[in-house]
Amino acid sequence: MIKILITYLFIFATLSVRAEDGHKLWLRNSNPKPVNAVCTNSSPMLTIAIQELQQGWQGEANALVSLKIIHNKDIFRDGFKMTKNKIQANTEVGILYGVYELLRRQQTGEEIKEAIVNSSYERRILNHWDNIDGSIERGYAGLSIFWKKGKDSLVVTEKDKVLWKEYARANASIGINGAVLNNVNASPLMLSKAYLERVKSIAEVLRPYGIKTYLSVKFSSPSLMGGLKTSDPLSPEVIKWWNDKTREIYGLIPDFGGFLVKASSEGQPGPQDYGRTHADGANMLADALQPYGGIVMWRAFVYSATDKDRAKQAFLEFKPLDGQFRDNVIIQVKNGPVDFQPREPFSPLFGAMKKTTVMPELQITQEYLGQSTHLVFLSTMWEEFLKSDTYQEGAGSTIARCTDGSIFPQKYSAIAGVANIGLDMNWCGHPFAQSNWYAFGRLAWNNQLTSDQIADEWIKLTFHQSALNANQPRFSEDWKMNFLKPVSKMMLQSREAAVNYMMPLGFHHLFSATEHYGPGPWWAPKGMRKDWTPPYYHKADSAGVGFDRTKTGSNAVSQYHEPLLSQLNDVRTCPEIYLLWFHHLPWDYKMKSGKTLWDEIGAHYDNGVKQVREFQKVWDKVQPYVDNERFVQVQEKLHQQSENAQIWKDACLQYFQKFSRKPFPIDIQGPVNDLDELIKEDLGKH
Ligand code: GCV
Repeated sequence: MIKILITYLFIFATLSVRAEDGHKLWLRNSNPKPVNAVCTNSSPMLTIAIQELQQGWQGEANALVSLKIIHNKDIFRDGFKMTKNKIQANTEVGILYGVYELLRRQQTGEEIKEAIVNSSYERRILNHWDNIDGSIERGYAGLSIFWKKGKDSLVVTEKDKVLWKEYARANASIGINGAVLNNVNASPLMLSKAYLERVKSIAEVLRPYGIKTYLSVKFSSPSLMGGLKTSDPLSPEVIKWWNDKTREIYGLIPDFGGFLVKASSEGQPGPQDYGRTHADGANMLADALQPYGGIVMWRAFVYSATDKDRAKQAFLEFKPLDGQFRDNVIIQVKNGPVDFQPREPFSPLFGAMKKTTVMPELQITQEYLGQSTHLVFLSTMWEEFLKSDTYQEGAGSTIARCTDGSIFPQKYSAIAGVANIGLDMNWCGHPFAQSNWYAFGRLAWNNQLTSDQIADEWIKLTFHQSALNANQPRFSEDWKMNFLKPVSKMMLQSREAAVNYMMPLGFHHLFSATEHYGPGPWWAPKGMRKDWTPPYYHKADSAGVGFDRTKTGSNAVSQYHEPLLSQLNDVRTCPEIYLLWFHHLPWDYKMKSGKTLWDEIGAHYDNGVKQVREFQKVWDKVQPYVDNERFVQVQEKLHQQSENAQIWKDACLQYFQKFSRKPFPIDIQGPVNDLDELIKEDLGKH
């Protein structure tokens, strides 16, 4: 009888691993306990804070929890003070963040001790590259949650509002407090009355969750929309146009955050079209926004052919302008000097602009990292970046410290991530891509967090299955050992695996075509800008491979501060992860492992493929712990990733072999795909 009961319970437990469409993200709030939450003040935001406590409380049943607005000078901005049953903050949003932190700690089993928790960055912003027709540039999770096509495209429905609210809640739960609603390649129509009305509706839903709304603007809007003859930033009529437009925006959205601008970049108009500088353009907009407390985020993603090395161009254009920007201008700089590659050294602008606020731009959407097919946890990449030492103000001048206000006096501090969110039921396409949205928020809140902590939190919140009864521990030893541990390990290795099978040892931009998905080290159509083609970056020839950016090459190294400059310049001290980024080396160059460069390249590609196969095994083994829907989805995607990794390896090694003229390294598996076939099929255009 007992045996039957145990069997029955086991079956029940297995069935209780329910199907999950992933829509709830990391906010699963199962089986809350009753709680008595009281607050000194009342407002829509504080009502949300109380509701969240009621929906997610895992502490002592019927506990009394007090939420209180106070004045404490050790709490900055939207920080808070927390104990097991008390949250105090100087602001309402601080209370909300305190509630989310308390609940997260309860739900993950993390210790809750009295602490003041302050954020690293004041502005923690998602940049949506959403077009007003509903498509998304580099979006891999369906259409836009904000914009749509068709005659009813501007009608705000209840369904829209529900989705925006879910979106706002997810962001607030990880501390994100800003959203740029449209693509940096902005349509001028964005600033038209009809679209601004929709922005107002979105802002109203986001506001109670502490999220400010921002817009990307097209620099030539005064001519394109306003019918002016020019968009010259020094022209009085242009200045007036922007002042009027800004006033109109604040009339609709009083807490509007400001503008994001891609100017004089990739064909977008900018101040240089009128013989003006980036500072002239940015300052003109900054002046329009200043009376309302708005900011301008001006992107440094520029690479007009002012130098033979694209990696140098942003620094060459922006560094001389240091000190010329208004204090409400923030220069938004991509983490690397080229473009969100699987691995880049940091952009030398970080730490070098000492009199200008600089904010990192990270890419959450995996444009160059397998899009929504590959499992790649980006937290380790961002951690590597934030911890990189610029040496600009002595050792320890990490990017984190150079950008969060610890080193340079600056009015604002900010960080942005290009969102990976779309209308897909699970928001991000790949169930594990949600972890990148989560990781961005957590690192923006606390830029000292480690990726293993973030992975641990995310897995617990996302895959936790309700205990069968209240007396069972929230996470069993079995679950921790056989699910949490292997899955976390897989996530932590996943970015390095992608680097290995795509572009190890400092290789970059080896993509086929402009889709940026599959391999194409050969890809160089006639007439194409050279710096959009892989051969420009790898420079393979019979003598060797790699981009010489040393003092005797393009001299990009000189943009870094000593002692880093000399370290990168010298092939003996340059970290091998950046070797071919900075050096052109012979195929039989001796690596630290004792292998030749050619053999080492082969070993990395081979290892990348093996790592993904290992991930497949890990995932297969955790099946009993995951609902079927997400299990199958991830299993299928890993299968594709594994095939893709093999293709990357076969394509790159066979292509480079034409130059190295060396045999396939003997200790790695030989190619299984034919190079000519791969070129013909072109995975890039998947
Ligand atoms: C929004 C890369 C991407 C473009 C993107 C651009 C940018 O070039 O491929 O799609 O455009 O970066 O960041 O502005």
